Amino acid sequence: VNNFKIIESTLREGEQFATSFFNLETKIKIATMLDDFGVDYIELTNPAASEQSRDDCAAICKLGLKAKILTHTRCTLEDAKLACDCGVDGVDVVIGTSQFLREHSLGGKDMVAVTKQAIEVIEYIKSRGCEVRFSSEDSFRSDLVDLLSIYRAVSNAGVGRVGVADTVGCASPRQVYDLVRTLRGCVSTDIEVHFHDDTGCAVANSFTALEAGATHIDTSVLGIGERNGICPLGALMARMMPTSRDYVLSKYKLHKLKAIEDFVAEAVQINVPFNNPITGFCAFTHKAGIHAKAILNSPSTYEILKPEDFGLSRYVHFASRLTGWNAIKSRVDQLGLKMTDDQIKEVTAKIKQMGDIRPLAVDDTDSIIRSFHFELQDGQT
Ligand code: HCA
Ligand code: CU
Repeated sequence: VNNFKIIESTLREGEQFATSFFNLETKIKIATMLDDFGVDYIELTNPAASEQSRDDCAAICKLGLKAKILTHTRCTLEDAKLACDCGVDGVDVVIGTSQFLREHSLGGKDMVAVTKQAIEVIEYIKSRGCEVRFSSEDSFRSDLVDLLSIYRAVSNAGVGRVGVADTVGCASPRQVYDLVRTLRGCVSTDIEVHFHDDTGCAVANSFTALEAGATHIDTSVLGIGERNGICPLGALMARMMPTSRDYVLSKYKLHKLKAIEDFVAEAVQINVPFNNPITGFCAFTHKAGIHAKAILNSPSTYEILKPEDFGLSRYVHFASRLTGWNAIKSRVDQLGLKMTDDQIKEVTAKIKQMGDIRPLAVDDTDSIIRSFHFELQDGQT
């Protein structure tokens, strides 16, 4: 996969996260950071949601960012008009196509009525000179024939991009591959995908969609969004690096990722998860003796991602009973002490002994090393 675009939705989907509240200043900061990072599009909350949402949308459009500014609206003329009036580059419209949504959210509309409404709104947005994307909501619980026929109809109506949304997070990678592949054969527009993470498949589904021919991926910082959120920006970068390294490095400033995540985490009062790809506190920590030895020789033995690509560093853990003498040797060097290999093996045995009794802190381990070294010197004089 050597070409894909990011539609960053922290300021839309992310606002639907349980503890999100972004004032204009915070929105501007997030939008600016994402723009610096290099995302292609920034998606904002529907201006019809509230007066402040509308004012904020208009203000962000005026910032002159490199990224294109989108907003996300229901598929109605009123919403579309308000969106275009704010000065956005494009409008992402969405409408429910599954039986569930047509019955419970759209008052029993049939597919003919839904299609007619979609085309009317698309034509209006185009007449205002904006890009337009049409997405079905809850795509994976919609009838396949219904879906393909509405996508075909909107693509004939001149929509630039169609969207597939796994609104409830039910899709498996194989289902994603099949649907996107089929859609790729039906329309020649760009294809955007939006995956919720209820079953932990959002990143895998996004990647699989790209393999099947999708062109645009929706993300949010740390994955924040409705319920447990969507495909995280950082995890997507981690997933793309092994297969599309040159492309990713040419487009995105990866060393800015951690600062963006820290900023958003603080804004919504959460911690970055310990096991977060790339930025989790232990993402580049190597512990077992066998791992540490190999990493010290050549990091790629146990690292598919390079911490330096993200402006981060690896950490070789040495303060435990799982340690080995290579890790201790490296620590001895860091402490500026001189010991022979035999001496290092001896002090490693002492560390393991202590590590069998209790968890070791770095300081504990350093003092075992230092006092061993001190005794050696004492012995010499
Ligand atoms: C929702 C809407 C949406 C829209 C996705 C999209 C979803 O909050 O239900 O327009 O790409 O998940 O279906 O976020
Ligand atoms: Cu969503």
